[in-house]
Amino acid sequence: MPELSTLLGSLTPERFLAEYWQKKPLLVRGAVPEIARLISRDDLFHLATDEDIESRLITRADGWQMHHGPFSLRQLKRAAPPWTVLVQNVNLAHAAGDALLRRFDFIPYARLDDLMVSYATDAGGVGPHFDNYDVFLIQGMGSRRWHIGKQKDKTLIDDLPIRIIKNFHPTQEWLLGPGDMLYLPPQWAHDGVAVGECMTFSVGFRAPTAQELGEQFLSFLQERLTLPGRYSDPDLKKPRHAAEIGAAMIDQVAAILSTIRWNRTTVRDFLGASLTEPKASVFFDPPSHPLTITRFAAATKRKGVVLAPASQLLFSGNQFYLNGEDWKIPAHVKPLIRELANRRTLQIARPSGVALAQHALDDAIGLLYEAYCDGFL
Ligand code: AKG
Repeated sequence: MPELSTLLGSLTPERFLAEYWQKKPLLVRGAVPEIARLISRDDLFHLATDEDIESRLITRADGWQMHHGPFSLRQLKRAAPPWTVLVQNVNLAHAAGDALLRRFDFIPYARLDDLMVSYATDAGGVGPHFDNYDVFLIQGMGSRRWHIGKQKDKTLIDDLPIRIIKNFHPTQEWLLGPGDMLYLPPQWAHDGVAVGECMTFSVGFRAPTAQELGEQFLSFLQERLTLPGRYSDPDLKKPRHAAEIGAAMIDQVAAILSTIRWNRTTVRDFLGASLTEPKASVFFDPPSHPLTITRFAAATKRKGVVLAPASQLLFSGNQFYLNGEDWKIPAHVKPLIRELANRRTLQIARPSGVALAQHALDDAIGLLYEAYCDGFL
């Protein structure tokens, strides 16, 4: 396995995808040199005190134990070492976390899940485990020793609050320092142990099971279902057996159900709505004293706009989805909103590569103003 430098080292995204993504691990030395400055230990502890942010504390002085946050700073500092605190969805609460996640834009945003950040005391960790999704493990401050292996035996230790592999047989080992990054495909067993206190940033991806997709799709369909008519049987004959579900009833219900239809557009809209649906813990903060549209327009022309870290904006062809809803965009404004979706920021006075008429600018500002008033920018 090669050792390289800067996000993917000397690899182009194309080569990374062809040779490593979902295939084999990659270690990149110095991938994110500035990472130790992104989020401090105190910032992380502060996030762990927030009741709207998912956090876990894992200790093992007395056997593996897990507690769910929020935690007071006192609770964290009094935990029996070695301990580790893990904060999920840091990208939704922290602009620098969102910016780090977006550096992985060689993978579609639709696949990105979240940025988890952990802090561990010396010898802390979550034990040998495997994930069902790809993960980039970026070392923040301090050092962590990683052992990894692609073992077939996935047996877990029974009755633990966390998923720990019973018979871990690592085949490779590295010590990661600040900025180093280890990529692991799904199902690679791994165990990272802090060497001194350390922080680790995990960029994780969505990999829903077929069952989850099916259930979510049916629930999406159900919310939009409108079937006309009602069950009726004007020609009903006296049944031979009163308890029998008659063939005519089965045929009639089968005919009604066969009118439930979906097509590729339904699937596209399902993906747009579900992939941009805000996570349960997300609340948008509409501005308490919103600017007037005139002032908003002036500020936007001067400084541009940035999506709030928790805002999810995706598109498919000409259809846009913002935070779980269809976002209707007139054709002449689409290039601008597409740029906002891709870059998550838009310099409206000089959008890159987009020729802009005055009426497109005015219409874009009208749309962005609505998003601003909802707290989405
Ligand atoms: C993972 O994200 O799969 C990890 O193993 C990270 C563990 C940690 O940050 O302690």
